[in-house]
Amino acid sequence: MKTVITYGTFDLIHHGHYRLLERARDLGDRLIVGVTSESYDANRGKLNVKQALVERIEAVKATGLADLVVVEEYEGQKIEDIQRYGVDKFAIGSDWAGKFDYLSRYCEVIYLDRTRDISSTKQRSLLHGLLRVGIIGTGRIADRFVRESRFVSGFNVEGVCSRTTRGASEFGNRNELALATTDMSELLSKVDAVYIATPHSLHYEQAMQALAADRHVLCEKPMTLEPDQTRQLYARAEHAGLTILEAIKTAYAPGFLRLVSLVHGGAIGSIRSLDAAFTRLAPTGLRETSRGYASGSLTEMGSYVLLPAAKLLGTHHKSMDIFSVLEEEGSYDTFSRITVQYDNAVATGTVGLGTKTDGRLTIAGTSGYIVVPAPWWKTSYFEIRREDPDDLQRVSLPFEGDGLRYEIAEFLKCINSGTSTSFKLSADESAFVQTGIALSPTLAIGGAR
Ligand code: C2G
Repeated sequence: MKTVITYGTFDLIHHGHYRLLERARDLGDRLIVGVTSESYDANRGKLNVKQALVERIEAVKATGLADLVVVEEYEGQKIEDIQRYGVDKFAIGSDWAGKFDYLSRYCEVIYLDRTRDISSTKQRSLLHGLLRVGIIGTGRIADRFVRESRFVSGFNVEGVCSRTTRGASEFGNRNELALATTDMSELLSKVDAVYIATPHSLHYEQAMQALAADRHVLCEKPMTLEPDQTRQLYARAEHAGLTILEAIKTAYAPGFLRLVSLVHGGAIGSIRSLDAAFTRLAPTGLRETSRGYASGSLTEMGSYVLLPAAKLLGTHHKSMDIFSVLEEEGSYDTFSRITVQYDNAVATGTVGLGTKTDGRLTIAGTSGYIVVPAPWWKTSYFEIRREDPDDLQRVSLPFEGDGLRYEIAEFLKCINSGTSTSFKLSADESAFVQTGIALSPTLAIGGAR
C-alpha cells in the first residue's frame, strides 16, 4: 500500500486544486492532504486567505479525494508527517519545483504540472474584483509600498501622480506602472483607491480630494497636522461609505496586535506607565530635516511613539506636554519628549532626528512589565516579566519584509467588507495621535501648516 501526501492552503477551492488532488491520489493507494493553518500562512507571508481553516478543510473533504486531512501548522512539519504516516510519495504543484527536494531523503518527491489560468488569487479577484490603486507622491516609502503590495493579492498598484513629469515617469518606469501623471484628477479617474505618500502638509487636501472623488484612502502618517482635520476626513469617508486608514504600519502588525490583546487581557495588571522611543541619525538634506515641510522628529516619528498610548491607555487623557530641543538653526526639533497624563497612568514618547537612543518600548503594570526591544515598532518579539527574574514569558510573531503588507492587507479587507475604518486604528486613536503631532515646535516656527 503506497501512501501519498500533499499540502496546500486550498482557499476558494477550484479545479486546479481538484486536478492536483486527483493526480496525487493516482500516484498511490491512500492520499493525505495537509491544509495550512491561518497562523502558518501568516508566518509564510500569505496574507489574503479568504476562508477559515474549517471551511478549507471541509472543501478538501468534499472532493472525496482525501483519505485523511491534517493541519499544517509549522515549518518542518512535512518531515515529521512523512515519518509519522509512513509516506512513500510527496506530491506538490510545479510552482514549487525544486523547493521540496530536501524531502527526497525521506520519500519520493514529485512535482505535478500546475493547471494554467486558474488560481486562488484569480478566484478572490472574481469574488471582490481587483482593487486598482494609485499612489500620490514618489518618496522612498512609495517605492517600498509598491514592493510590499505584491504580497497582497487582489491589490494592484496601477498608477502614480507626482508634482513633476520627470518624477512621475521615473517612478512609473521603475515600478512598471501603467499610468504616470502630474494630474491628480486623471489618476483618481482611473483607480478605486489611493495611497497618499506626499509631504505631511499636503495630506489633508489630497485625502479630501480623493474622498470627494469617491475613492478609498490609505494615508501616510501623520494623516494631518491637526486632530480636527483628521476627524473631518474620517467623518467624510464614513458618510460616503468609503474606507480610510492611517498608514502607521505597527498598528496592523501581528506582533503589536498580540501585545495589545495580552495587555488588555490583564497580562501585567493595570498599566501605570508606558515609554516608547524612536530615534534616527538621519542624514541632512532630507525632507524631514528641511525647512518648510513640517519637518522634525515629532511630525516624523511621533505617530509611532503615541500609538502604544492610544491603544493601551486610550484616548481620554488629562494633558499632553512636549519638551523639545531644536537643531542649531532652530528650524526643526532634533529631539522631543512628549508626556501624556492619564487619570492613573503616564506615557512618554521620545523621538529624535540626529539624536540616537535605544528604540524600545516598556510598559509597566501592577503585576509585571513588558519589554519590546528595538526596533519595537517592527514588533516581532517581546518579553513579559514579573518580580521574579526567572518568571519570564517570551512572545514571538512574524514581521515580514518592511511590514507595509499588513496595513495594505487591512485596507483591502476593510474595503471588501464595506467597513469605513479598522478597529486596529480607529478615528479616535488617529485623532489622539494627531493631537500630539500638533504640539510640534516646528509647526509653531512656521514649518508648514
Ligand atoms: N495548484 C495547481 N494548479 C493551480 C493552483 C494550485 O496545481 N492552478 C496546486 C499548487 O501547486 C499546490 C496545491 O494546488 O500544490 C495547493 O495550492 P495552494 O492552495 O495555493 O497552496 P500553496 O501555497 O501552494 O501551499 O505548505 C504549503 C504547501 O507547501 C503549498
